[in-house]
Amino acid sequence: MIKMNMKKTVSLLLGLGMGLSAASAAWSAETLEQVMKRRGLTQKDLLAAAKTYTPTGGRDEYIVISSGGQSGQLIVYGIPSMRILKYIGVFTPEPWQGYGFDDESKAVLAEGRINGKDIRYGDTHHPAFSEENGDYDGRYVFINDKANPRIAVVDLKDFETKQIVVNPFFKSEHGGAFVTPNTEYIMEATQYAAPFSDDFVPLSEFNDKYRGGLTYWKFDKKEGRIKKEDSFVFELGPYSQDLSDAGKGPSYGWGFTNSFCSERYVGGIEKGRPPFEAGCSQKDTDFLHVTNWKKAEELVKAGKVKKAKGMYLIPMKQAIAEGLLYLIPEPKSPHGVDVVPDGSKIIVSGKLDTHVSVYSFKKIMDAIKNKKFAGKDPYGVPILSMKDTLHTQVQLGLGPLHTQMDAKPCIAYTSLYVDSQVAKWDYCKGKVLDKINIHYNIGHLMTMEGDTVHPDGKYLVSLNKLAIDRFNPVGPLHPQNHQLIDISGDKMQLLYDMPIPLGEPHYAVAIKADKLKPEIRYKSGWNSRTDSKSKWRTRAGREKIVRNGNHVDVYGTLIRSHITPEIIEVTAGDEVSIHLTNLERAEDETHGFAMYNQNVNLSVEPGKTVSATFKAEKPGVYPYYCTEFCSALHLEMQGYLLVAPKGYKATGAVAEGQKYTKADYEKQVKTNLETQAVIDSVVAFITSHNYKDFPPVVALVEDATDQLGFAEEAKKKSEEFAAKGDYQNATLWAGQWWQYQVKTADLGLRAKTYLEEHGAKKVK
Ligand code: K7E
Ligand code: CUA
Repeated sequence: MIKMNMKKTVSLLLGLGMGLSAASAAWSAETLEQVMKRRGLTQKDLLAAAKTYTPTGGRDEYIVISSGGQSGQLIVYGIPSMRILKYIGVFTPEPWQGYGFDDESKAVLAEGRINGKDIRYGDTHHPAFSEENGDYDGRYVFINDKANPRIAVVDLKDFETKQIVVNPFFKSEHGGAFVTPNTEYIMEATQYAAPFSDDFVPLSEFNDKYRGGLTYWKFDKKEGRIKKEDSFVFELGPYSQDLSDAGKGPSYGWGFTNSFCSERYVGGIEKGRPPFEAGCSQKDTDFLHVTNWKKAEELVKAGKVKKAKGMYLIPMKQAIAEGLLYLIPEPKSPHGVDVVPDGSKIIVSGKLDTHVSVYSFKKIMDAIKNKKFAGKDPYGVPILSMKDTLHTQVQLGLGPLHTQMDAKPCIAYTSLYVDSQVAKWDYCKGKVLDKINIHYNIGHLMTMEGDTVHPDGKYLVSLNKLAIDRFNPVGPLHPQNHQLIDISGDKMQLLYDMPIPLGEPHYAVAIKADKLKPEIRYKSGWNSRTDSKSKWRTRAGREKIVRNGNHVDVYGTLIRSHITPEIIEVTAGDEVSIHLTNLERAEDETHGFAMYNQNVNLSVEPGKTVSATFKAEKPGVYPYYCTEFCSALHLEMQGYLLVAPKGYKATGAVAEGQKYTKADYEKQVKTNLETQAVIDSVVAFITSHNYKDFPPVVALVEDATDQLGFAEEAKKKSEEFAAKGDYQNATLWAGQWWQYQVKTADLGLRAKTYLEEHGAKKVK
C-alpha cells in the first residue's frame, strides 16, 4: 500500500508537483493583554466576546429566522455567534438559489400574483415557526407580506419556499403570521381598512363599505400546505387592525388582535384636512379584538358559514350573533399584543401610553359569560370594559411596543421605542426589574423560543430601527442593528451588534438548533417546490433532446465536471425547456447553470431537478456554464446553445484543436495508473474503518463509487480507440478517465478527512 500525506496526494491529483510552499509567517507573539491594549478592549468586552465567539467548525445553539423587510426574503442566522447563514427567497426572486428563475420556483412566485400582476417585492414582517402543543416543532416557518396581503410557507427540511397564498379580501395586512398552538391556523389581520370587493368605493362610504378583517388560514401539517378552501375570514370594523397572537392553555381556541385608529379617521392633508396621524390618535383607547376561532371552526364545519372568493367569510353580524367577536378598550395607539406562556394573560402595549396593560383571560371570559358589556361599537360588536378585564397596568417608559417572555415565570421584556430601552419586568406582580439602553429605537425584541409555552430565556435580540453611528458608514442608507443581549442573569448585558443589510427586519424568531433536521440532499430527480419526483428527472446516460413541434425539451444532468448535453442545437423561434438533474449525492455539491442573455440562472443542489423554459428568439451563440466552483475543472463545466437561423442545416461537425499521438496516450495512461494507486490507498483506509457509521461518508462513498464507474467506462472507450490506432480519441478518453479518477479521489479524500476528524475506528 502506498503511504502518502494529504498534500502530496492532492498535488499529484491536480498535477501540481510538490511546489506548495511551507507556511511562511510565524504566529505573532502578541499576548492577550497586548491585543486588548492595541484594540482598546476592556475585560467586559472580553467576557462578551467569549460568550459569542464561535471557533471554526463550531455551531450555534439557536437558529434565528428574521424577516427581511422590503427585500421580501427571510434571513437565517445563529445565536450566539450572530453569523448569517442564509437568505431565503420568499416573495422576491433570489438568484443564488435560482428562486424565480427555474420553472418550479416561478410557479411558487406565480401563486403570489395579485389581479394578474406579478408582485416584484414583499414587505415581510413577522415570521412564525410551526408549533405542536405550543412548542416549536422545527418543521415550517411562515411569513407575511404587509404590502400585498400574502402568507408564505417555508419548509425547514430544505429552507425553501413552498407556497404563497394571497388574501382575496384584504388590501393590506400586518397581524400575521401568528400560529395557533398546534398550527391548526395561521392568523393574518388587516392593517389599513379597504373594501373587501375589488371595485372603486369612494371614501365617503368608508364607515359602511371599508372593512378590516382577520383570516385564520387552515394549515395541513402533514402536507405542509395552507388549505385556502378550509380557511375562514372574520369581517371586522374599519379600524386599523394590528398585531395578533393566539391563545394557549386556558385561552386556547381564542385569538387576540390589536387595532389603532378606531376613530375611523380619514385624512386628506392636500385638501386641508388634518392628517391621518392627528385624527388617528385622538381617542385614549382603541380596541383589542377577541375572536373565538374554535367556535368559528365548528360553525364552518357545520356548514353554517357561507363561502366567498374560495374561502369562508364570517360577516360581523354572524360573528356577533354567535358570540365569536368581542372588543376591549386598550390604550393608546397600541402595537404589540402578546399572550404569556401559560395563556392566562394578554399583554398589550400602547405606543402613546407609558404603560403596558395586562389583561386577564379569566376576567375576559367572566365578563362574556355574565354578558357584562360596557356598550357596543357602531357595528354592534359588544365591548367589555377595561376595568372588568385588566389584571394590572405597569408604567414602563416611553413608546412600549412589543413583549417577549423569559424562561423564568412572570418575567417579560418589553421594547421601549422612544426611550431606546428594553425593560425587564414582572407581569404577575406588576414590577419593573431592570432596564438596558440599546442603539437606537428598538422595534421588536425576541427571546429564545420566546413565543412558545416553554421559553428558553438566555438571550434576547433587540431589533433596532436605526443603526446611526454603530458601524462603518456605507452611505445614507444604513443597515439595521440586531443587538444580542445576555438575559441569563438579573442584569441584562449587551454582547454584540450585528448589522443587517437587507431591508427592515421587523421581527425574528429563534429555535433551538437541534430541533432542525434539514436534509443534505434531495431524493434523486426531485422537484423541491412540489415535494415530489420531477417528471423531468434524468438519470446518468439517459440524457436526451426531444423535439415536439417548436418545443424542445432537453433532459440533462450535472455532475463534476460536466454538463450533459454540452451542445444544444435549436432553431430561432423554438421554445426551449432545459431540465437539469444534479446527479451528485455528496453534501454541498451544488452545481449552478447560467446562460448568456436568456435570464437562465439555476441552482441545482444534489438530487434536485429544475427546469428553465425560454424562447430562443434570436439566432446566435449562447454559452452556458456552471456557476458554483464545484471542482478543479469547474471552469470547464460549460457548453453552447446554438440558435440557428430558420432553414439552416446542422451538420454536427466540430473543428478539431490539438492533435495527439501514441506517446501522448501512453503518458496519460501512466498518470492514470499512478492515480489509481492513490485511489486504492484511500479506499483501503476508508474500508478499514467503520465508515458506515457516518452517513455523510456513506454519501461520499456512494458518489465516489459512481465516479469510479464512469472512470471504468471512459477507460474502456480509450482502450477501444487505442486498439484501432485512433490515438486522438484514445488520448481524449484517457483524459476523461483521469478526470473521473480525480473526482473519485477528491470524494475519497473528503471521506478520509471526515473519518479522521470524527474519530472513526479501525475495524480490521
Ligand atoms: Cu415593525 Cu411587528 Cu411590523 Cu412592530 S412591526 S416594530
Ligand atoms: Cu459544477 Cu462548477
